[in-house]
Amino acid sequence: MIKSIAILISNLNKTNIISQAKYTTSVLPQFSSEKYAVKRKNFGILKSADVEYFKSVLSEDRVLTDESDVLPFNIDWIKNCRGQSKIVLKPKTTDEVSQILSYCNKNRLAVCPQGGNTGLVGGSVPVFDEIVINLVHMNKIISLDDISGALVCEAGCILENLDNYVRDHNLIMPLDLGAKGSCHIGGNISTNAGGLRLLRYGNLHGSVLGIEAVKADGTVVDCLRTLKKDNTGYHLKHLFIGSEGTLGVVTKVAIHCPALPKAVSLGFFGVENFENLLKLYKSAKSSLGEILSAFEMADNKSISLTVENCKLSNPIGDYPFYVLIETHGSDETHDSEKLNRFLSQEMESGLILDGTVTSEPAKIKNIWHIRESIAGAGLINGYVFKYDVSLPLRNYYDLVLTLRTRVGDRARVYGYGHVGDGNIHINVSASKYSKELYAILEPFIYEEVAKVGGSISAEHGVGFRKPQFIHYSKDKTALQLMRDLKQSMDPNGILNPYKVLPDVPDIEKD
Ligand code: FAD
Ligand code: 2HG
Ligand code: ZN
Repeated sequence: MIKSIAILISNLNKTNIISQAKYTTSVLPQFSSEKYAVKRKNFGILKSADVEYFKSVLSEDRVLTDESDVLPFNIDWIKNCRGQSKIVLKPKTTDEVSQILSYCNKNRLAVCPQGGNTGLVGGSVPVFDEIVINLVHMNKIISLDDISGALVCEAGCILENLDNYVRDHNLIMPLDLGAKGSCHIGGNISTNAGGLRLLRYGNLHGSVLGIEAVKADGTVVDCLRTLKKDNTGYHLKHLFIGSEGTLGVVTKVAIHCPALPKAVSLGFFGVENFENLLKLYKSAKSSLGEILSAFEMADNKSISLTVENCKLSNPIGDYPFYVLIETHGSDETHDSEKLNRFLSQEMESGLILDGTVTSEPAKIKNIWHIRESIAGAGLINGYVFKYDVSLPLRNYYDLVLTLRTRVGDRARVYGYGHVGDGNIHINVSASKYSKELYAILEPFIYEEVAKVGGSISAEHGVGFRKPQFIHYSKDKTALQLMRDLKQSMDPNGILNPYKVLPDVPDIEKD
């Protein structure tokens, strides 16, 4: 039976999932350097003369040195990593970023570029005393061409603010993610964020038209073009997309915004097993074709934990798996008919056990809210080990089952993600961080991913947490080219050290 969406989430509270996660525990995480036994590299140590210099470049209120003011910039969103920075700088212009970097480079002071600090791999916070360069004040929209869809803005603009702005011009941002209320477009680009609609709008290597970035020595690299086609030499903007602040600080961005869809419909369905879920994906692609904009899955444990911890209600009852299908099209009647027809057809075939379809914006928002809350829900119980992997679809869910057996009753293992991109998020939620559980999970998970040719980081990046595992997904020759690029663009290694690139093992040093 198709249940009415009217019963949906009467008690849905619009708690900001960002703050929800941040204040789940008052216990401060251990310093990353101690937790993961990292040795400080030979960088300069901040002196009062340096602080005076920064105050002369920025206004005093944009140089934070008070311990309690600096603390939130030292701790990541999942409260796993904690740095020991003594200073946060908040530039307002590219020129200020350039002056800061040029000074830091000359004085061998390491820096950590930071956007909304929603990253999930520890890349956005310092490890030791790196200077935090937070771009929150670089939040101006520079131009929008509503014919071509080219938006030009500063890197510190919050994704949701940009989306609201372009919607007034009948456009949308080409990416959407649960952290949209806090993450910056510069952070999105630096992590090559994927998100909920990559299936439809592609990744940022396709949408980003141009970038302005500042290199470690303060040189401003101007690739801020808004052209769709520009084959004049190397496509340098791609160096900054996904380089997680290790090659430069992104200061401005040009991005292509697709047309605002006239019709949006959403279905939330219960499914018996993963095999049926895959069949449903295949069927959705052929039945919904060009209007399919998202195909997301969550297992029973993901949804039950989320509705329980976030005090939401599940509109369709208890099922082993859930699928969220969204369409973006131009004809509301046609599109919702298509989705309803799909629902009836697949209920008849048995692939869907129960479900609901809606085109009402408020209801759509409520269902997405359940999906977007999964990331923060486990943190309410204490600690979550997060894994973001891509796998061949036939192996997509196997690792969750393997891990459940391996972990036993030590923790709760659940899987959800972007089926359309082969990207599953495996969360292992426990009451607290434990070295024993960590050793059970890593490197086992990465070994399993490598065995089937998957990626150990599908969309969140490598950050601080995964450099030592990058070899599971990157060939030696590719890694060497990455090192060569780093050496050429940041010879003193001041940009986001301890992130992305693993240290060269002693055995390979000559
Ligand atoms: P930060 O976390 O501040 O930084 C991330 C990395 O980028 C760091 O290495 C930092 O040094 C670097 N960086 C930031 N700004 C700059 C800059 N201007 N120049 C150079 N380097 C910079 N990610 C996805 O891909 N898909 C999702 O669906 C998704 N959903 C999420 C949902 C939730 C609830 C949360 C908390 C996170 C989610 N993420 C997701 C992860 C995260 O939000 C993204 O990685 C996001 O793009 C990070 O943006 P940020 O501004 O917060 O960057
Ligand atoms: C999502 O898709 C995010 O919700 C977060 O990428 C995933 O927290 C996670 O594991
Ligand atoms: Zn994701």
